[in-house]
Amino acid sequence: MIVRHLNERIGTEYDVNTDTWRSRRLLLKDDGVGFSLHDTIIKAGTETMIWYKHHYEAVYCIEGEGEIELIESGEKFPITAGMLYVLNNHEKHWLRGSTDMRMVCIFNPPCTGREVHNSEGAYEVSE
Ligand code: 9YT
Repeated sequence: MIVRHLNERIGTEYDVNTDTWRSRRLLLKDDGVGFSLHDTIIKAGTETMIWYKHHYEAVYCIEGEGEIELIESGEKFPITAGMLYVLNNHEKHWLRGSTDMRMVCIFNPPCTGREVHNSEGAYEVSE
């Protein structure tokens, strides 16, 4: 069994900070369970273009408010605590935080470590 606490990850190599989000990676590919799990803060007042072409992502909001806008259809969905969205069709989207939003993010295939978005908003495929 794997047992971890967020406090053990904060400020370490597993804590990836960008201009618009900060991702604390709790579980990664090396852990060998087929997905990764991140405790992520989307920063208040930011918007991020994201397109996970190589991954599925499930995102469960546990704090804060914002919205997701699907770029192809133009649909917008409000995000509040308790809302789940799953990018099961690799949807390209804008993610906006009105407040800081705390999200539990699960990736399949798993992230390997310190991925940040490339110019297309994607993570490169994990080896
Ligand atoms: C919700 C979302 O996609 N945020 C961007 C960061 C990413 N999910 C991560 O690596 O935690």
